[in-house]
Amino acid sequence: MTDLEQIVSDAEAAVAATADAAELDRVRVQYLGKKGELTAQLKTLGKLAAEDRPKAGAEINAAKGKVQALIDARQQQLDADAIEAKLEAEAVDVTLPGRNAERGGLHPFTLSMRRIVRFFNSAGYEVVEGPEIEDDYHNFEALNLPAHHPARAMHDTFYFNPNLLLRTHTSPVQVRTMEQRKPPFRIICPGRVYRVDTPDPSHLPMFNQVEGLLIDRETNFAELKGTVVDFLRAFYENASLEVRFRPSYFPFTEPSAEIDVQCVLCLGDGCRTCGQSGWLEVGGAGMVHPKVLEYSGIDPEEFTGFAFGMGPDRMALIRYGVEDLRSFVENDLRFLRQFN
Ligand code: 2NM
Repeated sequence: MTDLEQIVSDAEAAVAATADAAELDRVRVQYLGKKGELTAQLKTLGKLAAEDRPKAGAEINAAKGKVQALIDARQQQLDADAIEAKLEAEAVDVTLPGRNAERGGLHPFTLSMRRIVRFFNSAGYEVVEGPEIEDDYHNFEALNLPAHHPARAMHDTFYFNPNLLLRTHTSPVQVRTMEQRKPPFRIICPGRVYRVDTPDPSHLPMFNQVEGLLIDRETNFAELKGTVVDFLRAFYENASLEVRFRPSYFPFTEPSAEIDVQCVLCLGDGCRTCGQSGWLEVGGAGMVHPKVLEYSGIDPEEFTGFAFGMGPDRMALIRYGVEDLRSFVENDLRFLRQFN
């Protein structure tokens, strides 16, 4: 019997020393296999007296059970260790920060447009938007541009059919507002407009515009000029920027003027960007034509208005000293990134 206890305790040590399933199987064969040490014990039973055999047999079987239990427990431990090792080896650290995800930014045209809108918001102007696909009436007729008017030729229009077109300016938004609201009001209309043009350094077939309109019982050209000059000096962050109003003609305003700023590149000396003139055109303005008020149901005897229109794309080009408008729409990130 000391023999059996010795075998079980040897087996326990051997089981504990195993490092993997293959070693554990070798230990199993060594003790419980056909030629194993405990199996050999059973074969000695025949040599015992008949009355001693049942007890000795039961003891050997108990020893086999103990060793089998030790092996099962070790197998479980080895399986658990293997899973643990696999989990550790394949672990993903979800707390690691991601690789630098590059953030996009707003397009310089959008930045320029928002800059304009922000100024006029602070001066009490409300933003109004409208459709880019317009009808002939709101884009032309109501702005004192009847069919066959020569000024229509200045607006090289994209037509869907004789009545439906891509707006050539944001003025139709102002027409729609005059139709719907009772003055006084002041509004600013930013948005995309379209003209048939082959792209060149200063023209794109799709561009942005911001137009403003103020209607009140009493307003005048001096207020218009003050508003525009204050705005341009804020936009270009130059309190002494020279601004020039040049007499001009628009069918929807009378009198009308084109607005120039001192060339920000050469400061008036003359350079390629300003065509040696020292001035850059940034927009137009005027007192709303009485017929335009009348068309939209506003009595020109009771109300007066001023309006102005500006090109945020061109103003961005001037502000950043870029030579060619097309650079803004080529989508070269090396160029666009510089504005964020
Ligand atoms: C300009 C220049 C001058 C203008 C006029 C109107 C309206 F609808 F009130 F008649 N909106 N915008 C206007 C006047 C636009 O852009 C160069």
